[in-house]
Amino acid sequence: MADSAQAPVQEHWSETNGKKYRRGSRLPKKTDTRPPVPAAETPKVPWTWEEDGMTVIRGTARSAPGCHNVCGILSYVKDGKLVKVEGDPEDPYNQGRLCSRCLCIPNYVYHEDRLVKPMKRDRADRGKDKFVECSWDEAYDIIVREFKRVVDTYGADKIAMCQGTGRDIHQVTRLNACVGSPNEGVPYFAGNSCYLPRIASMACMLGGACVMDCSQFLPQRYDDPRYTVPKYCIVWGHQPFYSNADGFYGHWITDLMKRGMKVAVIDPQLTWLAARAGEDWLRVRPGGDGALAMAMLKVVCDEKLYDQEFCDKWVYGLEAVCERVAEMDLDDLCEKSWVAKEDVQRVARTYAASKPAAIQWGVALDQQTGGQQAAHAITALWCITGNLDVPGGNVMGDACWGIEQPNWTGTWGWDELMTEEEQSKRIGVERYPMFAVGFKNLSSNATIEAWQRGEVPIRAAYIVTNNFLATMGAQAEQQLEWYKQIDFIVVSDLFMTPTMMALADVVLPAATYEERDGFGGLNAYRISCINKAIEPVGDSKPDNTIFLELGKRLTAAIKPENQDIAWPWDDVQEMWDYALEDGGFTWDELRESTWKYPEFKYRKYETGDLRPDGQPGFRTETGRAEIYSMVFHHTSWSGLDPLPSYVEPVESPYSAPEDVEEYPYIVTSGARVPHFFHSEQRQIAKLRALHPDPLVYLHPDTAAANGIEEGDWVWLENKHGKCKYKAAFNDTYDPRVLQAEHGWWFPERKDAAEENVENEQEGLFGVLESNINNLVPFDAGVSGFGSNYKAMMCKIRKAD
Ligand SMILES: Nc1nc2c(c(=O)[nH]1)N[C@H]1C(S)=C(S)[C@@H](COP(=O)(O)OP(=O)(O)OC[C@H]3O[C@@H](n4cnc5c(=O)[nH]c(N)nc54)[C@H](O)[C@@H]3O)O[C@H]1N2
Ligand SMILES: Nc1nc2c(c(=O)[nH]1)N[C@H]1C(S)=C(S)[C@@H](COP(=O)(O)OP(=O)(O)OC[C@H]3O[C@@H](n4cnc5c(=O)[nH]c(N)nc54)[C@H](O)[C@@H]3O)O[C@H]1N2
Ligand SMILES: [Mo]
Repeated sequence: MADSAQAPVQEHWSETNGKKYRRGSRLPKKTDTRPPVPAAETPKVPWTWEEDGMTVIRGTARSAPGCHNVCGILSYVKDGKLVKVEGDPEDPYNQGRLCSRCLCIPNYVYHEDRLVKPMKRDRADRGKDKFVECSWDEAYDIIVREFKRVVDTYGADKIAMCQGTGRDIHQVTRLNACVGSPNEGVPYFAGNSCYLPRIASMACMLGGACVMDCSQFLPQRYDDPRYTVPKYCIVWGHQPFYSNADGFYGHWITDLMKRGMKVAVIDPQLTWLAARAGEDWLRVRPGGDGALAMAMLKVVCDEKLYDQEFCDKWVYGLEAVCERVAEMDLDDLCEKSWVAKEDVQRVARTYAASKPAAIQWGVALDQQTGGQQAAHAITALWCITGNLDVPGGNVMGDACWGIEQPNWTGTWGWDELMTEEEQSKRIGVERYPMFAVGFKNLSSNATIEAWQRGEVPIRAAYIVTNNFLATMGAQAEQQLEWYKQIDFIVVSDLFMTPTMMALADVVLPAATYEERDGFGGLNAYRISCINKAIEPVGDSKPDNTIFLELGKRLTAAIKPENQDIAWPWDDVQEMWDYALEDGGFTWDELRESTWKYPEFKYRKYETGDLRPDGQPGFRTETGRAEIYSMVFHHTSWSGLDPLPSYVEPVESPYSAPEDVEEYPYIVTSGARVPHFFHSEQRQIAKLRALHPDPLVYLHPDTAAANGIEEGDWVWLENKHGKCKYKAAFNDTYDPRVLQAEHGWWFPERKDAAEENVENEQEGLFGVLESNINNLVPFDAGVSGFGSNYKAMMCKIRKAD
């Protein structure tokens, strides 16, 4: 990681057959030359048996429907039909527990609205319900023809692969690479503000990412003698029970509370967990987390509560950080965070005094302008208190197999399929240097800035597992106008979504996890088997199959010189065998045991497991955990600060006090609800019945001041736009704070197409109506990361 600051993408190239390749990276050799780590002993369990006249299939869940997890499940099948799904009690991951979305999976699989045939539509008919069924062959032919046209006319880098959150479609980067495009990501998602800001900050500081240690790396879990229960845990901008985000299973927190762990919660609302935190619930201002993080860091530094011995050995920059926070005013920081000084001091002191202690954070941090800087400060907290990579602290996971290339590092196929020149055309690497460190997504904000300049940065898009008009698209209406300019768009989904209705030229019907084989393993705790229980419904196909079939055709048409190495597999199983090779097992062997845990080590900086050269220390320039980041030091020309700092949201009562009179409230958005995954499940009757309408939560006093009663429809409005919600009271919020749900559209509005409505806003299943993203400014922070989905100024009024 250290040298990435100077030459992130260009190093280690060699030439073969007139083409440049990254050294040591051609098939079949893998880039990581460390020997495979032996798997820890894993329980041997059968993967299928008969029970009550049904066949039971053991596997793990992922998407579709959306999810970040790999929960163990038992699927019950009769006469080829999925009857029910239950949590697998033997799985160390979820230990029998399962959420409402998985329990409803048969309703999802067999839903009458499932897409079952590929479809095509004339570009002139975008937005209109004029799709025509076609064969898979025809759909593939159109995609190949149009992609080739774009490559020939504008260049391969104008093709973008756009994949939604947390899926296990491992070949997305490969499909891109085989046509020569480095542009993969979510170009409409302001500031790439899901996990990447935190991941990138940690990568720059530590050479890898950390997660709270709940023993998830150990198959024996809490009984493993190496494990220690944290004494204290700070849950920060995160709702673990509802979200189970990024592979972190929320109930692990309750498991640990039952074993004695105390919690603090930093959240504007009183969540279930916050209620258990007692006085350690810090009701932060949405967007005030940076100020709060710096305040806590200041308490720990000023009062010398850090672990001096650990810092002397392993941390780089303690003195500089202490100097930085010494300059800051604690009263001012606390005032801006809206948390009382004595509460900040108490939580900071308790955290520093508890050994071990952990911090488990969430997407609320990414979705504010200063999210990246806040992540820097919070990472510094666990470094200087010696809670780094110790049992019960924040541990580093990525020294494990690395078989499932996580999204943020996903480069499967890059090095062998793309030249140096092709790779250098990734959108935003020059503008935002953090994008050159460790992972390979395009920069969303660099893309948005290009649109704003009147350019057309993308000419063909493959949108898979993503409904951006309802979810990621800040100012969705403006983005819709931009995306209409794109020559050709494929959308693959299970249902007709607003995004598909608005933009798709070709529709590919995808399959759920019950209908396909695969593997998953977010955060590298383990690798687990997705085990097909039933055949795909109708003519739908698993995305992985689509990618393999389409990849072969695209390579043949666009880059025939890559034909032997791009997709050399006859079927998906063969492809998985190759992908799993580093682990030393085949996909069949994985299915035999359902899950495999890599050998996990704590304190890997002592054992040399973090560095490719096998030396002790971290994979950073100084070899230490850099709370003074050398990567930021070398790229400070871009505005990056080597030291932790605090940045206000672009539009807040402190950065735009002149707007407070007009827009007196701060609205945060998108706090997860358990029964919906973003824009999904709105058509699943059982789940929708739990939550029929889009809600905005507000304090009853705020409602009264604006003449609003509970259940009234209201407009939220700011400079950027407005949206309509139903008012729900919650007196645990600060009266200046509102919380609006995200992801809303109305699949039941069958007049979805443009031609059936007078006003375009009513079309597209009402996606632009109750859409809080209408209010989200585009701005990211100086890093290109961070955004404003969690901190916007607004006003509220009753709708007629
Ligand atoms: N059921 C379900 N699960 C999901 C998802 C889903 O849509 N549905 N989405 C998945 C995805 S992609 C993600 S990224 C994760 C995210 O999951 P989490 O990281 O848990 O994030 P959120 O649910 O958005 O918000 C968590 C908490 O942050 C609080 N909050 C809001 N604004 C602020 C703020 O400014 N500061 C602080 N400190 N707190 C704030 C909210 O009140 C909420 O309690 O969940 C994943 N899991
Ligand atoms: N205001 C606000 N907006 C937010 C957020 C917020 O907190 N506030 N959170 C943001 C975050 S963190 C994220 S990650 C994004 C998420 O944004 P998206 O990734 O767009 O979220 P989903 O609604 O889950 O969209 C997934 C689509 O993929 C389809 N799908 C699901 N599984 C599969 C599959 O296996 N194959 C195929 N082909 N299709 C599938 C679903 O039917 C759905 O239409 O939303 C963001 N939007
Ligand atoms: Mo996310």
